[in-house]
Amino acid sequence: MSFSTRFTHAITRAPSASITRGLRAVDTSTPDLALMQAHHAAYIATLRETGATVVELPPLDAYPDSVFVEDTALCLPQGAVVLRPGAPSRLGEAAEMAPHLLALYAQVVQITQPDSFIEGGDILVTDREILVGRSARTNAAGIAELTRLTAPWGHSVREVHTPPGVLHFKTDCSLLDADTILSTRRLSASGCFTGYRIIDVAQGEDAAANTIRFNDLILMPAGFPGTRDAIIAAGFTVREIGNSECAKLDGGMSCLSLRFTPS
Ligand code: CIR
Repeated sequence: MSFSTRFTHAITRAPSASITRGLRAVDTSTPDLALMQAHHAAYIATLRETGATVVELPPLDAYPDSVFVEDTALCLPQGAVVLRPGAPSRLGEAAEMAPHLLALYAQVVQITQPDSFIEGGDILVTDREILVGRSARTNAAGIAELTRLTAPWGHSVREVHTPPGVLHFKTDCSLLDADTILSTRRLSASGCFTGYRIIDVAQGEDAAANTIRFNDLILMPAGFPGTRDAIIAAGFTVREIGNSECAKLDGGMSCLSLRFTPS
């Protein structure tokens, strides 16, 4: 059983009205809350379609980016790690998530060092290793602390680099099965996925790289037909989810959930 693709649970958080103040690298336009809520509902329904239990948390107005729950924690089969987001406006989101993990997991540990910063969007878990991209949000101290916390659970962490100007490592890649990674060319060209089968996103579709494999389905953002067809041609079952509003805030499929099987 592949622990990096099979899950019994997910946690999501409803977008708050404050989402209009969410962080973004480039201001294209204000996200439409109603449309984001509709996309979010479709996302949750698709997770449930696989038979998983989805815990839906209420909106947190004090944290405009809190719909992007992935950045608050790393969920592994042996336990959960509460992270320390590198965006100052998001640091408090981790403490908001901790009690929900404690309710489901026997073991919950935390990144605690004041100089450690690490966000879930920079962490790609495969069955063989945990890849962590250093980025503007994730630093060496955060990666070192994660390495120390997860070693007793039998995990090895490998540091990789996020392409310049890209928010998170996983903005540019995702796991399709235990051995297959979907990636932008700018990331796969770095050689960090040597030993894996790589499917490159279609030309001009870098924004399609952030998908999730959740049980039997690949959830991917709608509007990227070249990449969708490549994933289908490789034998996967795809569900396209509207992502136009989250994309305005540099968010995608992985950001919207924590996915796990609690121990
Ligand atoms: C941020 O800048 O933190 C949010 N606007 C987007 C976070 C996306 N999260 C993710 O890729 N895991």
